Amino acid sequence: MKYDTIIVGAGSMGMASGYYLARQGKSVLLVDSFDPPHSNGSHHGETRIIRHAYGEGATYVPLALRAQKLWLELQKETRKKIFEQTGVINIGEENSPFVKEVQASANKHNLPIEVLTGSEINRRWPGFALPAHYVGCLEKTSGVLFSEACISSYKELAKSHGATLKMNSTVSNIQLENNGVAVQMKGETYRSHSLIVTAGAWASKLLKTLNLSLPLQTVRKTFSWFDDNGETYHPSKFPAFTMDVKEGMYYGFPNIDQAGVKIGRHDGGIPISIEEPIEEFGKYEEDKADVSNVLRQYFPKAGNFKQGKTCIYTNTPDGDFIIDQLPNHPHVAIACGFSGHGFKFGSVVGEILSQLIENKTMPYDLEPFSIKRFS
Ligand code: PYC
Repeated sequence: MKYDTIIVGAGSMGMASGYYLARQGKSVLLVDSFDPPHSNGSHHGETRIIRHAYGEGATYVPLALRAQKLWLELQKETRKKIFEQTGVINIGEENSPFVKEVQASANKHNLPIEVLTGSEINRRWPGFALPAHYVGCLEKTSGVLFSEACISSYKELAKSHGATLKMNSTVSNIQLENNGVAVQMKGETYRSHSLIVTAGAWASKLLKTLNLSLPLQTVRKTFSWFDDNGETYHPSKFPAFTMDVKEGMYYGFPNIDQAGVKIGRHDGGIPISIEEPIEEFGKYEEDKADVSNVLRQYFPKAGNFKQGKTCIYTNTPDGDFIIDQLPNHPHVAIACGFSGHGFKFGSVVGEILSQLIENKTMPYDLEPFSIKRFS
């Protein structure tokens, strides 16, 4: 049988595109080396932030708004907990370019944000202890996504619409053919009219089989949970946050489902090869130290370290995503290089990929995400 589409990599973006295609009646084969959701890549750890006003640039705002709508639809359809509206506050020193861009993107797209000083933030949420001159942009309509539930929901729906899933199956080669592709795994060849590659940290390796070399760097990252002594950080009373401060770029979550206050460092990390096992949390002193210092300084009511985990970012040189069709092969669509801020867009990227392989006109500006910017 020749499928309409084979999707290599069935994490958030791949599983979403599988669902949107299967829902249209397309025959879809989803392939993954693991069985998503899993903890070997970039989507585990229970929670991800979704924010609409966007410090990485106003281009992302229409995508974030569409992603939010699609996540809410997914929640309605599966009745699983996909999203919690905790609000998100983007905090920074008074001249933080990130916070300025949050404001500019909100102004450009008429998003409701509230601008607060450090003192105002500390008064409103006693879990913070920020210098008085810091600023924060509060967005009440955004919040937290439950990452594993997002993927398992798309998986369930894709299957219920007839998608075929081959999990724990590693692709060894991809060949472009006239009017289609041939994908090899476990000694067998599968054919389709179109191909989507959403392989996360494994994208670089797979795309080389298509003669495409992209400047992607995989990086080991960590995040940690800390005790909430009392109810200070309960999600009904405390927002998710990003912080652009002298110590670095951080992000975090309220104490959701009693897991504790979760904090991670966004910048930096240790470059890794995906061919080697990722070193466990705690192997490096900075695994704990990076967030503990920030916690002591800015989150005075948070308690002891509970646990830490590792994950992988796949970074592009400019921090912007790659979402494009393969040059001269429009039936092959690629999404990768999400640089640690992609999960929230999983729903809309899935939808975009399902349309790109059919050459549909996009209602978004995808130019900043093109492959050709690296040539
Ligand atoms: O983009 O908000 C974000 C984020 C949170 C954790 C990693 N990235």
